[in-house]
Amino acid sequence: MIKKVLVANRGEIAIRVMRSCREMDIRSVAVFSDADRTSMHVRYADEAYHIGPSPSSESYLVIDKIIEVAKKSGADAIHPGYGFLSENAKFSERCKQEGIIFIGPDAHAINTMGDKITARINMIAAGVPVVPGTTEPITDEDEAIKVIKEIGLPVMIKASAGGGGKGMRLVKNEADILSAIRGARSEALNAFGNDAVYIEKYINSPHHIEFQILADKHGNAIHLFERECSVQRRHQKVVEETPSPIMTAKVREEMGKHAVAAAKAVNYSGAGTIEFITDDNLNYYFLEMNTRLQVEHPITERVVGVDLVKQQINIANNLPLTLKQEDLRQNGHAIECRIYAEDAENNFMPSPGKIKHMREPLGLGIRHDGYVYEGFEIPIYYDPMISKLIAWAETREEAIKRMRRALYNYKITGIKTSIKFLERIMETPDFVDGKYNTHFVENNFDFLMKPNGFTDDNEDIAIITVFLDYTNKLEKLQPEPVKKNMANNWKDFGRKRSIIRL
Ligand code: MV4
Repeated sequence: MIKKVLVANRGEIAIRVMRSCREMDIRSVAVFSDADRTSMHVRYADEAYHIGPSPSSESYLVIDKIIEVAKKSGADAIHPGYGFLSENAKFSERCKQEGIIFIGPDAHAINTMGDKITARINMIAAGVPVVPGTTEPITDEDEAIKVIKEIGLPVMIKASAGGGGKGMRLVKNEADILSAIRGARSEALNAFGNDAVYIEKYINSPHHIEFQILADKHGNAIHLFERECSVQRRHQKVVEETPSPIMTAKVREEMGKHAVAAAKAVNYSGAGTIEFITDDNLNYYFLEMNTRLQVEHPITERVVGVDLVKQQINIANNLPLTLKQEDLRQNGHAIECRIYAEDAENNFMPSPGKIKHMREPLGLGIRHDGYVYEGFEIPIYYDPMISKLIAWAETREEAIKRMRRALYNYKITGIKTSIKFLERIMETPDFVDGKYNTHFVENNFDFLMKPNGFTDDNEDIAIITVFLDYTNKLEKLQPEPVKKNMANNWKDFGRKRSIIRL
């Protein structure tokens, strides 16, 4: 049984993993770069080891250093978190060779799903619907033009080694086919060292709906229902929720079965995610599999009532799954907002720097997974996501209201954050009505960019404190007139408040 886990990651996910370790009486080992000397994951761990300079290519991504720390610390297992080495088949294999348990799938599953063409071939064999298109890399351009005409424009040219939107080209006109193929090819070669590209029919205005799965090493696999991840900006997810507002019981059951079949097809073990795209009519197609724990896993944890990290560790310990598909239910509704250190008003530029003051939201139905604290300087070297705010309630409407309350209670000064942008999403009619697809941010951009006039997350904390002290006297104050740009269905979500300035 695993007694000590090295967490090969940083930030909120490193702490998230260590929390479950502590609950399971497992000791945790942190690794950290120069820039992370004062990072919270270092303080949270039972032991911490410095692994080099700030750039991740010289620290968090160096397999030899991670293995060296695992041996030095006597860790019997490594949890990779997400990003960094989490989907690196060589790392999974190396751990195995060194006799260290990799808390994740084996190299075969990572490789098969990492290559989109082999993934498509395996999914077709397993009876999982894939987007109509090809299952061989394009070799002959004339042949490709012929095939594209058969499939029908528009199509997408995608890098086989790609994923998350890299090495992808949309082709609308026949005249653009060759330049798209060549463009995708050179981008893929540059980014992945592999220029294989293939063809998929373009799905208009898709939804991104993914299924969480768990599979043990004894052939058991289950799904933990879906997450709706269509609110994204440039292939970065911004808000996720479960259940999906467009899902039906019948399609959910079918997609869940296909998600389990997908995992079984590659002999998967651990926690994983099957990504589907769906059209407005809920026709769905396998897109890719993420062979790791995902950022947005907490909404599933809350609604299904399962600690996914604990499940990962049990599976890594060779234990059979004790959860039974027929016992799992979706209870209520959960929404996650990703809080980024970025300036939404300045083209979402990263906004690293020192946190001057902060106050985290608390209270019924709120979970906050973060790692920054007052006085902490956010490094420039890593992802600008600083925390995740998860709101749960019985119904979607209440969960939105609760999220709005929590965002309003969330104060950070010293850096720019996406809090106001997220508040605006929570009051956008398309979101409130649950009628949105992957074009949500671009379709609602003007609305999202207009501040609602109620919130200023950069007020000095002293003003905020006075404001909170005065809240019980608020009714004596004139509420701000409702602005013209407010959504009509705002009444249901409206709050009467004024910003008091000294
Ligand atoms: C697509 C598509 C439409 N048709 N494939 C983007 C990221 C990568 N995982 C796959 N992506 C897409 N593939 C076909 N055949 C539209 C997208 C897409 C998208 C998918 C999921 C979430 C957000 C997206 C935003 C733009 C495009």
